[in-house]
Amino acid sequence: MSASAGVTLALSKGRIFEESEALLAPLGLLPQADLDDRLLRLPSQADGVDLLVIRPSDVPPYVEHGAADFGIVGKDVLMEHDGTGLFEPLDLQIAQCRMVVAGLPDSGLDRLRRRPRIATKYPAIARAHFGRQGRQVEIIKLYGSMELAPLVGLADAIVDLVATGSTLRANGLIEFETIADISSRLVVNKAAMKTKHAALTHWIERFREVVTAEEPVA
Ligand code: PRT
Ligand code: MG
Repeated sequence: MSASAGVTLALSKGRIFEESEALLAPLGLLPQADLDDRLLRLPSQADGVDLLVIRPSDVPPYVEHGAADFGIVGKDVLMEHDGTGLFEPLDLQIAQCRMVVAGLPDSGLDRLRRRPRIATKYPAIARAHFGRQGRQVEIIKLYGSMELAPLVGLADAIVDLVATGSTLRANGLIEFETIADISSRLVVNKAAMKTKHAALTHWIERFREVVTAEEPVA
């Protein structure tokens, strides 16, 4: 494939897409037409860049297997996926939040039963975190609304994302510990980095310029 080959960028739909728009707009990488739920593959405003708008958790497999050359996805999804098949050249500093352990105030981690039940959408991250602490846990995989689990006795604690903290507060939960700071990252297919080197390095550097320009002055 030539250096000027077209490239495909996989975007995480939902919250990350909304925050990506501020980076995509100055690069001319917004979709040509308004996002339509039925259109999953669409040209961007830039020549030679097509967009895929897919579920966040689908971005790593699409990019790893070369269906997209690069993508935008949360660090939480990358950590859960084991992103070893991907380059991660740039922190886009959008969709910022934290991965935390949380639960009811009277059930601090030290007071939990010997093998506490942890509800989470992120079993690999939770297992690795408690493994590092030498703590035995039982993981209950959920697909959403983790905050409900401690309230109904399904779990002793949760591993979930927190941004403002208002969802935890609304449910009477508190944070026990932070596992990681999370933001969205640019990820790149390793083979495409060679076969489409010129185009991909061009776009990575353009993204880097926009992120740097958007950085708040300390
Ligand atoms: O559809 P699918 O299940 O594949 O994805 P999704 O529904 O999880 O996608 P979406 O659009 O919610 O985006 C999720 C991505 O956004 C995550 O992978 C993170 O990288 C990023 N992100 C940033 C967040 C948050 N901030 C966040 N606050 N994802 C989820 N939340 C949740 C949080 O867990 C809480 O339940 O939002 C709720 C509100 O948070 P507070 O603390 O502000 O109340
Ligand atoms: Mg969703």
